This record gives sequence, structure tokens and C-alpha cells, in this order.
Amino acid sequence: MNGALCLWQLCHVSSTKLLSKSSIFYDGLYIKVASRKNANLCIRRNVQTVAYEIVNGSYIPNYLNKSPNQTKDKASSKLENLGAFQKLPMVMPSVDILYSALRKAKRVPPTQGIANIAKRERNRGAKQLDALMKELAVPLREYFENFPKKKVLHPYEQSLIELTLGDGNYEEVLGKVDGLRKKVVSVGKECASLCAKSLTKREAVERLNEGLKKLEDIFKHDGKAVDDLLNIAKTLRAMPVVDLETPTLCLVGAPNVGKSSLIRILSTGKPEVCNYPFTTRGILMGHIVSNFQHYQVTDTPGLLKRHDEDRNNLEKLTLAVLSHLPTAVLYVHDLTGECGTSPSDQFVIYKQIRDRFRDLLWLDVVSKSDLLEESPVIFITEDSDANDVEMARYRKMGPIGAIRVSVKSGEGLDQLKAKVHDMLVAQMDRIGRTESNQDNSKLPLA
Ligand SMILES: Nc1nc2c(ncn2[C@@H]2O[C@H](COP(=O)(O)OP(=O)(O)OP(=O)(O)O)[C@@H](O)[C@H]2O)c(=O)[nH]1
Ligand SMILES: [Mg+2]
Repeated sequence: MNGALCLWQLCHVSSTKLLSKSSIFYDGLYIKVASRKNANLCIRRNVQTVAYEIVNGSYIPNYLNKSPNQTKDKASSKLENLGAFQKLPMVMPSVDILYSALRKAKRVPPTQGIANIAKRERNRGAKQLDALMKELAVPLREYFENFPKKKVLHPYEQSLIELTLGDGNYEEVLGKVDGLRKKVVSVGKECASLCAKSLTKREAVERLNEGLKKLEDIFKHDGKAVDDLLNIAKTLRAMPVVDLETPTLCLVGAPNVGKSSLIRILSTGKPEVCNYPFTTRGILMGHIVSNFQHYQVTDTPGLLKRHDEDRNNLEKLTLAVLSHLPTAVLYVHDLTGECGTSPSDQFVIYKQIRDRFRDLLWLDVVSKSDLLEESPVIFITEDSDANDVEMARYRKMGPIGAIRVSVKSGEGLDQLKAKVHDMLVAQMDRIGRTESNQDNSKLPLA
């Protein structure tokens, strides 16, 4: 996916600060004591290489001052706007978490002033085990809390999660991360209290080493969940950012009909163009600036003639855009016979999609008109129901009102740009009306 068209906005805070100041360990429980007042806002590219950073995903403001239960309630009651993926926490690789935690824990000294050697040793052992448990569990807790629950996301982002990660995978990985945290806390607590009961120095050292080893083994064994989460965050963060308040044009059509070629002409987006179906394998975003106004353009994977239940995830992504984003549609038809989907099949797909998304602003284009002029008989030779007048007309001209365009000869492109502009202005009015309706509905009744 060409994600190079977007800037990612992340706010982050140093994990070392967070780990050392944000919580204290008391009898196996974590008690948050610090706030995140100093979290910085920054704009950065799509990178996931920064180790030792945990990002303050801003889903639940001030949550550190709240109990975990309060946090949960707030998170699930709030339906997020779009943009959640850009606020995902930075996840550290599991080996980094483990080795940094081990290093820090082993540096923890015993409480000062304990003269008895056995007492001092068991104090040191228990404290080091507590520290290791905390260093391991705190980042896991941060991830679990700051990765949003799927149900609070915008429906479009929910679809993206299902279609790109596989149904249930996101929740499963988050569940495993939390499971690992719970295991670390319970084993760490057990080992620390065992060590605290040691009668001799030697026993305390043994119990400390056993505990360290146990926690290390658990983390090594189940740490894959953290690495899976890191990859999920990478994938989701690379999704193009869509602004619901900016008018959006979505290019739709069968595979290989010339959608991406038109995007390259219409916008700043430079999606891949190839002569094979499903070149476009995700939702790509470009931008149009026209009369000082900024618009968004999305390229989508092609749609085939088949029932929804048979559609692949790429096609489902296209339908998710149309279903969940307030977008205007530029529907591309290729009547040359070049794209691999016959005009008759394109007609069937078109009717299905047009009927389903009747409420969206819509513009039809017939692409590759240079080829139609070179060999105007291609489409006439196609076998289809001769009695279907509408289809016969479609195969010759496309839908009523469609503009003929060619990115090769330039035919129709100026007209297309003008019509796209008018449609996006109309889309802007729609967005404005929807917003003012929403505002009015919030006013108290007289
Ligand atoms: N002759 C001619 N070829 C075109 C024109 N527009 C696109 N093509 C060619 O058609 C092929 C498919 O173009 P794309 O823009 O990749 O089509 P797409 O609809 O984005 O394809 P998918 O992403 O696979 O669904 C490429 O080989 C383009 O060079 C045109 O106006 N004239
Ligand atoms: Mg494409």
C-alpha cells in the first residue's frame, strides 16, 4: 500500500519516565501515581522503530488518575471519530521489554539500614522480583488500555480491522497481551513473597534467581503476543487518514478499468498502475486542491460480478468505504474489453452498486476512450442478452450522462475535472448541512 501520502500524528511520552514514575508496586497491585502532563504532541512519519517509547494514545484523557474500572467505562462509552489508528501506542518489541526490565530489576538495591545479611538478601530479592514484574507488566497494561476496544471505533475503522487483520484477530492479540500481564503479575507476586520468606541468605539468592528465571521464561514463551501487537499497530498506522469533514471522492469500478490512472491525473496521489486486476490492494488516499479548497480522493480495489458473500477482502474494503464514509463516487467503466471484465458484467456490477448506494453523489466516466476510437467494434462482438435495451445501450455508451475520458489522449479530462470539482462542492454542502443538523439536534427543546 502506498501510505506515503499522509502524515501521522502521534503523541508520545518516554517509557523510562513512565515506568519509573507512573506506578508503584504494592502487594502485587499497581497503583498509578503520576499524570502525563508532559506528553508531547508531535507529527511524525509512519515509523515504528523507536524503541523504549510508549505513546500516550489520547483515547481516555487523564486516565492515569482514574481507577481501571472508571477507565474502562469511559473507553467503552465513547464512540471515536476517525483517526484512532494514528493514536495507537508505540509498542516495544518483546525482547526489548524483557531485557530492559531485567537490567533495571537487577540494579534495585536492598532497603538501606538492614544489618542482618539474611534479612537484607531477602529484602533485595523480593524488591528485585517486584521490580521485574512491574517493568514487564506496566507496558503490557499500557498497551491493553490504550489500544481502543474495537466496538468504540468508527464503523469504517472496525471494517478496516476486520478486513486487514482477519476477523477477531485484533481482540485475540490484545487478550493475549493482557493474559501475559496477568500471568506476570501473579507469578511475580508469588515469587516475591516466597523470596521474602527465605530464612537464609543462600535461600534468598536461590529464590531470587528462580523467580527471575520463571518470569523470563514466561515472557519469552508468551511474548509473541506483544510482537503481534507491534505488527498490528504498524499495519493500522499505515492506513490512510481520512478526514470526515473534508469532501471525499471515491473511485470505484471493476478491476483494471483505469481508476488509479485517473487518480494520478486528478490528484496528488500516485497509486500504482499496472495492466492486471487488483493492482490496487488497499485504500489509498490522495488530495486535490482546487480553488484553495482541499479535497480527498480514495482509490479502491476493483469490484467483480459476484454476491457479497463471495467477495474477497479487497472488494469488501471498497464496500466499507462506500458504506461508512460520506464520499462522492466517481464510477469508472471500461467498455474496451481490455480490463478483463466484460461490459455486460460491468453493467451488472454497476447496477448493483448504484442501487445500493443511491444516496451518494455520483459521476460516471467511460475510460480509455482512445482505445474505443481505435477499435470501436470490440464491445459489439460481446455475447449478451440482445433484448436488454438498457444493457445494449450501456455496452455502447456507458450509463446515461457518463463522460468519456482517456488519460492517454487527454480526451474529456478538463470536463471531468470541472465536474469533479462541482460534485465536491456539492459534497461540501452536504457535510455542512449534516453538521448543522447535528448541532441543531443538540440544542435544548424550547
Ligand atoms: N489506452 C489506455 N489505457 C489506459 C487508460 N487508462 C488506464 N489505462 C491502462 O489500463 C491499465 C489499468 O489501469 P489502472 O489505472 O491500474 O486500473 P485500476 O482500475 O486502478 O486497476 P486495479 O487497481 O487493478 O483495479 C493500465 O495498463 C493502464 O495503463 C487510458 O485512458 N487509455
Ligand atoms: Mg488501481
